[in-house]
Amino acid sequence: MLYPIMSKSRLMIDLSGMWAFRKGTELVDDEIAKVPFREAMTMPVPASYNDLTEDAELKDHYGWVYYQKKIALPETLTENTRVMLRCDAVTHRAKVYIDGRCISEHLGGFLPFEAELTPFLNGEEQLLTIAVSNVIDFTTLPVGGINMSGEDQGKKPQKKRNLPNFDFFNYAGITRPVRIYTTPKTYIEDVTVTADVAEETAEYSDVKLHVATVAAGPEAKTVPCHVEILDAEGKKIAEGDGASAEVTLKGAKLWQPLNAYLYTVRVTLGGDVYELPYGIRTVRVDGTRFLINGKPFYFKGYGKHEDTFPNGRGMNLPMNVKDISLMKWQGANSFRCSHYPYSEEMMRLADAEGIVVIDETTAVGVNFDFGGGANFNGKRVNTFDPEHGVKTFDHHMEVIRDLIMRDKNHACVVMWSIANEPDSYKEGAYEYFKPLYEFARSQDPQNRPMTLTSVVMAGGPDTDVSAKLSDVICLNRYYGWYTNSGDLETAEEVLREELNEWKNLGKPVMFTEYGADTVMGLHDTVPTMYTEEYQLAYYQTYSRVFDEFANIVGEQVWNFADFATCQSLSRIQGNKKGIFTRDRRPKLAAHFLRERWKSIPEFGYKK
Ligand code: GCB
Repeated sequence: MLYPIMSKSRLMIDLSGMWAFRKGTELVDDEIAKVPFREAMTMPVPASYNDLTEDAELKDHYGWVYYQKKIALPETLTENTRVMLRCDAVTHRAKVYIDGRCISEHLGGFLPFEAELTPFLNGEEQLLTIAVSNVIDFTTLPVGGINMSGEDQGKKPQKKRNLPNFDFFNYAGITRPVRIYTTPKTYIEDVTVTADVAEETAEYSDVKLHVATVAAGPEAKTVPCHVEILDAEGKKIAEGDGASAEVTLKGAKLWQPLNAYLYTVRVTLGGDVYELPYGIRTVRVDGTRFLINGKPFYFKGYGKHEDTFPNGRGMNLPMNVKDISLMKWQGANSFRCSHYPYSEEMMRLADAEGIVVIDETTAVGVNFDFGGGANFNGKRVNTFDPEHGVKTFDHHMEVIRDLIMRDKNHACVVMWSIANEPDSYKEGAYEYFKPLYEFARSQDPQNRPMTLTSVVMAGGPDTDVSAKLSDVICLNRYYGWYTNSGDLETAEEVLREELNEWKNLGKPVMFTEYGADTVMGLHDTVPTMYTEEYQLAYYQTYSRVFDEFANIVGEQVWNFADFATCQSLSRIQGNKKGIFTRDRRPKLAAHFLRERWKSIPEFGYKK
């Protein structure tokens, strides 16, 4: 799905701002959307609603809430205008109403959806209502459990609430912009750009760009399509014709990690014009090496979250800029969109800043081995049990399709992550994941590598299905924290032992998580758990071991910053594994990583 832009043919109206807001119940009530709210609260869009009031009930609400806004479109729009409503992210389920009539429904809280408004517009002021549900269960991604009642266990019945089977607060609401945009009736529905690079290791290379345009609307079959390529200064350097246009660029500048260069692909289809920023680079796996532009790349950086106070998961443009700035200050070159697709604004920023991204689906919690939410009143059940297991497969397919559709043209995206820490070692895992990998590979026009991030319980190459399915082995490991707690000496040995097992697989291995909770300001002369000294010693230990293995192609620390979680004994007002605090002040280890990463080149670190 194309990112909404303004152009000669497209008008865009951003509905960000204050909306009327009402709390609902577990069941959706379509009647609410029929009349303007009375005695409503005011809620900003985009933002998660949970931390914006002092109401504990709202913070931990279970079920639907309703947002409402009056809209009116200028009379100057012509008969030839198609009017669209686009929601970038509504977490997790949405119903959209115009004057009380439901015009669209969507499941999945981190990917965009749109609905055509044209047939419902009457030239008057109209009522737009968006109902939002935060309920997660065995059919949704991310996965949650429902604490239906404690009766089976002889306890008092409990209020229904979400039990996230994952370690981040279940923020909800309209978390990214809602926009109205227009196109002509015959319009550009999609653009896919791929590049044949003649000399991938060079700074400049001859490049053949293929620009595939999907036209839609009454004249889609007959309308002419013209493609122009503009350089970073906006100068036209090449052009071509047709819905499948080939354009040759002489000496094109390649997009490089931390050294971005973006062209603009301008498509004109009849009366519609769309512009797409596009970076040219290659990516592939070769033996145990991860190649960007034909050169062995080393990932330095983070697993992140979209998590700030008090926005929750609400888009926070200033913080996105700050985060990239902090990463660059440290010499980091990459991050993973753990554990859901990030805002399109963040992806565009990463493109522009030369930050390399591992793009992840919302599949977190596909694992009943975690205590958390996925419980059956204490009974353990296999995650992929046909009767009682997760029912996420079909939705998982949809998320993969929509994620790749949204992000396929981004230069920053070098790998897709199909899931975070699934039950990749149990009966049924291979059968669940193989078709998802195959489907993902069929969807990506750039044939990027695929992975999933593996939990320690998955074991080594013999048990973890990632060994068979993934192009890169991504490990999440917490030796010295959850296991060998406080004992970094043993942790170091265990880590080394495990890496010796992966060494023989012949695939690149990288760390997508390793970390230790650290409360800013806690200090000790001897590294002790939760102190800044322990976090520092932890990263020194892991770094030492990583440097011994030629097949390790990267290190992404868990986490960039402290973040909110639901309450539990092991969480002190959230997860404290950040290298930065939630308000982005550096802990001691930040300086160590800075020194280390500044001395590691982007390319050729491992020979
Ligand atoms: C993990 C999860 C991540 C958690 C982290 C932790 O393995 O992938 O979501 O936050 O561990 O800190 O426990």
